[in-house]
Amino acid sequence: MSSPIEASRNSHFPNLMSLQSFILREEERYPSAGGDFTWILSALSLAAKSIAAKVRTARIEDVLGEQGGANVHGETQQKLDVIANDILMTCLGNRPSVAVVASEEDEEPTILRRGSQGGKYCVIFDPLDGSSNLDVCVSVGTVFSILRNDPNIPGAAETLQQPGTKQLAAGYILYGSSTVFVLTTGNGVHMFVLDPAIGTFVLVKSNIQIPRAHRSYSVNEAYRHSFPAGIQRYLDWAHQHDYSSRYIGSMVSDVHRILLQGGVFLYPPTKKNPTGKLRLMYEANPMAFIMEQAGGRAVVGSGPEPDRRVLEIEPTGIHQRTSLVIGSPDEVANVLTHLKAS
Ligand code: P6P
Repeated sequence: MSSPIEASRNSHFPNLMSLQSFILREEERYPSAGGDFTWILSALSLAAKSIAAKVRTARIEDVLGEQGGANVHGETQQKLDVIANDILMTCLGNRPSVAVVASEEDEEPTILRRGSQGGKYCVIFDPLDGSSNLDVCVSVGTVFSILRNDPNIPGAAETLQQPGTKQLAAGYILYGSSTVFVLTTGNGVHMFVLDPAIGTFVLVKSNIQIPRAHRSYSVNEAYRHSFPAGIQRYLDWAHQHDYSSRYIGSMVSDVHRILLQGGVFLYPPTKKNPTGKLRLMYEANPMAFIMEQAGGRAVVGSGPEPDRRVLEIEPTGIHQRTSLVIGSPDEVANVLTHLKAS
């Protein structure tokens, strides 16, 4: 008699492994986890379904466009940024195991529970990355990172300021032609798609491995003139070696394509963003964790140590930015070769 798991694999409906049952099966690997972790991921799944519904009817519900304020970075907030942020805060706030949450949209973290009240985990997220694309129906995403809470650290921000290597889990939800949930808990990268007929994220791909190489790069070449010389050298080399260029301007979309097809995404230092534009804690680190788990690389791609792993950066602020070169190992190596050339 085969086990239930084997039966589910051999059935005529292999895609009936839900995100929930997948997480519960994963949790069996950590008897001490006690279900708290599962509850957080189920909160993120619920929030994702709700945000997906809002994104898909935004034009009808007239919630596109600007909120009328700016976020902590002085960037214009979209109405859906605020809506997605509220949905995530509500879903996570109902989970007793969450101590601190932090968002791109809020300058300070929110302390839900500390110390004796429980709160084993912290969650930091970008509720709707690339939201400026919503008005023209381009895909956007939610990015999240789960860290352990240390009740002995007094400040919420200080608790969060852990290097990416300390992440317990990371993932993103891509609101594209379908709604895709990509997750790693440090045991490979797994992809789920929302089946609207049953309102469930179902497993479609386990243990994703990025192709080692693929002649495609993703960068905003409008800033070429202010890129470091090594990046300009790389682009000239790529142009001479039949590379294609794909840039959506929504990092989750660009990196997701690269995770599945291979290639390299670059956001180098520019005159406008001299330390890079992407945020370390809730954009670069989660994506770097996923990419490394899939056999890829994620490096800073600038400064005295361009091959430094993003995951090893010691944060000094929850909203700090970093430059980023992420993707297939051979393609990241190509970029680094040109950065190191004298
Ligand atoms: P640029 C979206 O605002 C974002 O943070 C990422 O999703 C995206 O990769 C990047 O900015 C695009 O920036 O300067 O090319 O418009």
